[in-house]
Amino acid sequence: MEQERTLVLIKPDGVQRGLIGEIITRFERKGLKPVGLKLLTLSKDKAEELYSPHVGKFFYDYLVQFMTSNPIVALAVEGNDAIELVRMINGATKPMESAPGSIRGDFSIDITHNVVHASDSPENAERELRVLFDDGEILEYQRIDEAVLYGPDL
Ligand code: FUP
Repeated sequence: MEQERTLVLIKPDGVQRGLIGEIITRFERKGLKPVGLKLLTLSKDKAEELYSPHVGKFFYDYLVQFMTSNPIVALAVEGNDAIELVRMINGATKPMESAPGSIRGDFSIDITHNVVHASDSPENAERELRVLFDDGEILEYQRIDEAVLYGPDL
């Protein structure tokens, strides 16, 4: 287990559908710690930076257009194995594969309008966090339940 930091985005559909609180609650109650949080409209430049690994794919232009169409929420979360954990909480990309109980499984029926994004590797987490957050916008603090969530160091 390793303490990791990762980027979650609540996509325009999630914001417009009033799901901000519902989604952040799911990460908080799992024990993940929000360390950065903002509501913003993504610029085309930043959307292209975010999705640079997908340049040239058939859905790229549509995805960039969608992600810049309305406000999103950017959330940096921290916790043990946060990168994989957040992707599990989000659920699979395809609507037929996202398990009930996951965010996408519970709330989405379309592969593009799928409510949330999360980084898929340590390298991408670092890159994507830099796209969304400036220096000083990610904060350090302790949750008061950390000792109970993780148990004592033995
Ligand atoms: P994920 O990591 O689950 O967000 O999924 P991918 O990295 O495979 O895809 C990135 C984003 O591209 C997805 F959130 C949705 C979008 N996408 C489409 O719009 N159409 C596709 O056929 C595949 C992906």
